[in-house]
Amino acid sequence: MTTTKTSSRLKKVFKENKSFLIVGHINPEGDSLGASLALALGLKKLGKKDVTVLSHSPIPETLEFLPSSKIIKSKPPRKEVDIVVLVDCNEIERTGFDGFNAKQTVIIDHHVLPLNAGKSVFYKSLAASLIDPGAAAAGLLVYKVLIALEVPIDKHIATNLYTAILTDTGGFKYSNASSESLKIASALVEAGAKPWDISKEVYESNPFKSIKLLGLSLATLERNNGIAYMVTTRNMLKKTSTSAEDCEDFVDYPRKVKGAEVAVYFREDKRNQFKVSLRTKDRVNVEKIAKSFGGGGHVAAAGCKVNGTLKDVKNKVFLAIQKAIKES
Ligand SMILES: [Mn+2]
Repeated sequence: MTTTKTSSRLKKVFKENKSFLIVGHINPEGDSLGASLALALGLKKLGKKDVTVLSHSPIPETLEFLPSSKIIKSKPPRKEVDIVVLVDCNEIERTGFDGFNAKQTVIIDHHVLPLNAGKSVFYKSLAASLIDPGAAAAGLLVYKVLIALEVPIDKHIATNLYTAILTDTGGFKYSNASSESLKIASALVEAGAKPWDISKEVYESNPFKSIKLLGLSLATLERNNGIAYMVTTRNMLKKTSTSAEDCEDFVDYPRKVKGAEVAVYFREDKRNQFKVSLRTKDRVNVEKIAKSFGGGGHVAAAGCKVNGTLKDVKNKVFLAIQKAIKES
């Protein structure tokens, strides 16, 4: 069912179909948007005229610089398309939409598949897929697809794909910054991506209010037996006129703490509901922890939603982490 190589079937699906709808996940970041836009630009170069990129959530301000970001729609087209492509996600629910009016589905993703995937009709009925949880970014997979389709990588495609790889490797810092990621990034720079211009947009252009929110949140930083954690409450969001998208990389701060095996970031979404982001530096599998709360992600970076008061949520999450630390 899954494959790490670009299959001839996948190539055929892209070559033989006419209309495409490309969808990433809710609250998109650089990988979801960069990979989706690059695929759209590549398909247009192949002569496909009917290509739509869709995002349920608005585009974060820091990613508006992505070439062709203006083409992204928030509502699906009414008419039926040949192919809907899920990029950087592998479940309809993650897109934020209920479903799509499409003849067939393709998945290009690097997240772990849900446990029931083997039995699910949805996965059995895919036209083709490229699913590789070992890939650093969905952008890397889109690069491989475009190369397999012999699409020339121009400056705009390169900028989108470089941003995808840059952001999902944490600025080429994480363990997924493999030789392959760096080689492909190098090819993208040769094709016209400008590293410092992109870094300035992604990392050096935070809205003032989001740094003020970080200040309030950092005041809650604590540690507890190998866990470092930080909290953002609805009250802090209100005080600084900010929203969830201003907290994008906040989990990086507890992770910076020396000796923190697991970093946790709690963001209050509603009364008695928290978005919990989990990061690990080494041996603990946080994807498993997130999954035990109905969430998901990667081994070193995952998230979930947990209901309860902050105290209850902390207790539940810390207990699961302590268990995972012991088992690791
Ligand atoms: Mn990704």
